[in-house]
Amino acid sequence: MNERKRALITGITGQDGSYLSELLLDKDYEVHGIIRRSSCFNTDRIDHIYKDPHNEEARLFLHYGDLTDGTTLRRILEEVKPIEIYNLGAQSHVRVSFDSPEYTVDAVGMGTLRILEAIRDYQHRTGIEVRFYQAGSSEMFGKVQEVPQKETTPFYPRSPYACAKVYAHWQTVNYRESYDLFACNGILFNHESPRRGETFVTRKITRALARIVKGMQKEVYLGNLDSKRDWGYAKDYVRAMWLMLQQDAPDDYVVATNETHSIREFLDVAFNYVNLDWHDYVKFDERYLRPAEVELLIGDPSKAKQKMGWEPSVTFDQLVKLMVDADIQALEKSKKIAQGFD
Ligand code: NAP
Ligand code: G4F
Repeated sequence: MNERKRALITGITGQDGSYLSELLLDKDYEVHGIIRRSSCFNTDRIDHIYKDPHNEEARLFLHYGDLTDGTTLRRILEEVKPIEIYNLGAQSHVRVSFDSPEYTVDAVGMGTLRILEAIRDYQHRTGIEVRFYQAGSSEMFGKVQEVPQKETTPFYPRSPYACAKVYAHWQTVNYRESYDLFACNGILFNHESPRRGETFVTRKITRALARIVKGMQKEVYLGNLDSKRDWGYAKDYVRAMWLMLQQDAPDDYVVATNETHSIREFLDVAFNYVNLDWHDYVKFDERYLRPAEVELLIGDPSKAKQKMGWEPSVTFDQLVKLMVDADIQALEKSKKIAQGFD
């Protein structure tokens, strides 16, 4: 009988971790995730796929750990014995990385190095190959040196977060070349969903809009509306992560839609969808500006398409509308529960 494939995910409680877990469970993997201890539950995004480990059908298992704690990472690797590791854990908020640069760099940069070192030793000792995915970011292109950005475009990071991701990127390349690890960098452009963290601009907008529609909020404060992003759908992007680890050889890939839109355009589509004019509701707060901004991101995903057959399936308009719909539905559901109708 074939043994079930085992994957280990850091950042399993995040947006991408939850979608990737669903995808791997659908493919009959046993999925292990690292979670941080928190004073209240932080597993909302994966509760629907979690089964008590005493249940024979359980295939999703959680382990306490932290990317800043190398000893625990090593112990979990030894216990789980995964054949694939997806390193999605990060302090992933660019604005916050200016406030907490040391912690961000420790978790994002050193955290990646800690895992690579653990894999290097484990693989050397056991002879078992562990394939590694590093969650790289289009933020690494920062002050862009080429339009659109592709795998060969030089990096010019503009935040502590982006600098740490560049470090993690080159360490991943370095471990691949030095120790023959099957290690891949995904260079993923912005990807969103109803599970996107509430303080990223897309979700902040759709969540506020839902509350405005329901009469629960009158305005929303934002920062720079002129920057442009290449926004895709998170579910499409986790498919690309998995595909990278199924190739014959490790490599680095840009994952993007090759379309770019400003925050203003996002507001246009979202508010027009519910017949409102965003100018009546959006206010400016300089608190949301960054010391250095990334003005324009647009990715060229042709390598991912040619080599892995990867393509995005959701358009910009569809993405905005599905996020607005989801936030309105979530409010309606919580209202019903509060009224005891559900
Ligand atoms: P996210 O929703 O912010 O999730 C981040 C995850 O990392 C959460 O599970 C979080 O745990 C965990 N985490 C944070 N600090 C940690 C630490 N010190 N040790 C262990 N885990 C830690 O991010 P995402 O949008 O899913 O993104 C996944 C990865 O892709 C991140 O590395 C991000 O930087 C990168 N990325 C994202 C995008 C995008 O547009 N979404 C684009 C390019 C790259 P808690 O739940 O406990 O906070
Ligand atoms: O939604 P954002 O915070 O995402 P950002 O900075 O592009 O980073 C995200 O995508 C990266 C991939 O390129 C990931 F690596 C990273 O982990 C994260 O997932 O901001 C998008 C834009 C920025 O230009 C920001 O200045 O929106 C602008 N913005 C305007 N008002 C705002 C706001 N951003 C936030 N978060 N909040 C605002 O009120």
